[in-house]
Amino acid sequence: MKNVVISGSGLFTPSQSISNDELVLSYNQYVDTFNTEHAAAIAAGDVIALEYSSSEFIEKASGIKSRHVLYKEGILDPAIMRPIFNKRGEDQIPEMVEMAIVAAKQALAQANKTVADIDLIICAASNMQRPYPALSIELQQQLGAAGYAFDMNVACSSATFAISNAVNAIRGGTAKTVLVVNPEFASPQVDYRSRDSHFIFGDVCTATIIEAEADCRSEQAYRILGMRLKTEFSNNIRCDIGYTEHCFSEQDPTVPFFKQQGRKVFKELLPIVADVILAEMAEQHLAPEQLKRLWLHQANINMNIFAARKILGREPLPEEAPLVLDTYANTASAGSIIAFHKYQQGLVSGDKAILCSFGAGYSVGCLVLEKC
Ligand code: CO8
Repeated sequence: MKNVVISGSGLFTPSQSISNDELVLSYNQYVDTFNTEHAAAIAAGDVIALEYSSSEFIEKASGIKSRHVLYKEGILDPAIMRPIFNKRGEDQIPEMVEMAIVAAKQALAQANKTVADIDLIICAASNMQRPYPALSIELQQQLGAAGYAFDMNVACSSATFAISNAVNAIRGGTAKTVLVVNPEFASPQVDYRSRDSHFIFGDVCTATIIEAEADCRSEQAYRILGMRLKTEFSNNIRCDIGYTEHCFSEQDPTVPFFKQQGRKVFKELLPIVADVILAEMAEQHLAPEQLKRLWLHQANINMNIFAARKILGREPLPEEAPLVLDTYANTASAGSIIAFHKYQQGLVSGDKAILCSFGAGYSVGCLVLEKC
């Protein structure tokens, strides 16, 4: 079987960011207004008073201190509480493609490749700004790449599932050099009026180049030794909006917000994650002490520490399982790739590592990597 490598990665980070304190100040102003406006109904027991959010809770429960967003304006205005931006027309590039162009160029440069080498582009993310034409095909046109492109969505596991598709395409002979992009434009899907979830997500885009080791000209390549994917249906992380929504809009005014049962996700998903990673380590005859790095999905600091403990059989050192969610928050499929992109220091040829995503579906995507 052909050896396949990740030969480059790239990262687009929006320039604007929002701290927990800024977010909580705006949310708490909204709470005051809501409770004042509904004071009589609250007193009569017809409406439940809203409770304040708190920066301390957010940081302790999730590890998140701030998040990057494409459009800060509007999010912090208690009368608006959503990003304000113009709908782009047919002659304008959508945000997700715009972010992907930047990340893709970085990944190409690191892989020592040009656009002419790319013959497959996969745009893999939790949301697509439109169903079709595929965003990946527009990215293909913008970059000037040949070959073919497609979009795919496995929520938070989109990046690892896409990398596994890329590996299969290379091994199957339908592509030679694959660009995977993960533009996560999450902020429009966040309900900034929900105390339970207003702090969770940020916007970002990552990119990776996947190719046969024989074609690799990169100084920073990682051989993909093993891949293990797993899905198990759950309603505990859900977005209900779809293209049929307008048919029901009068009966069921659903909004396209992310919603979850965070505690249930924590309890149900972690055992699946541990099983998948440990099974792939067994398949690769890999002992915990051989693992030099864990680039894990970035949803919750406590989840990451728990997963790392299960894998290593001891407390992880901070540098062994690097966290980016303090400044990026949860960036869905991009999280583990941001950690991979930013934290490769100290790894030498032959070192083994795990790249693992997990989230809605449920879905888990685990790659065992070896530094070339
Ligand atoms: N401020 C203050 N207090 C709060 C707040 C707040 N903002 N929110 C809740 N509380 C209170 C609660 O009311 C509760 O109070 P009480 O004990 O009196 O009832 C208390 O804090 C504890 O609440 P929780 O039990 O909900 O708190 P947790 O410790 O469970 O933390 C988390 C909540 C952080 C959400 C945690 O459950 C978590 O991170 N779980 C894992 C979730 C996860 O990994 N989800 C994956 C989602 S990502 C994904 O799959 C991608 C989807 C697609 C992306 C879409 C892009 C938008």
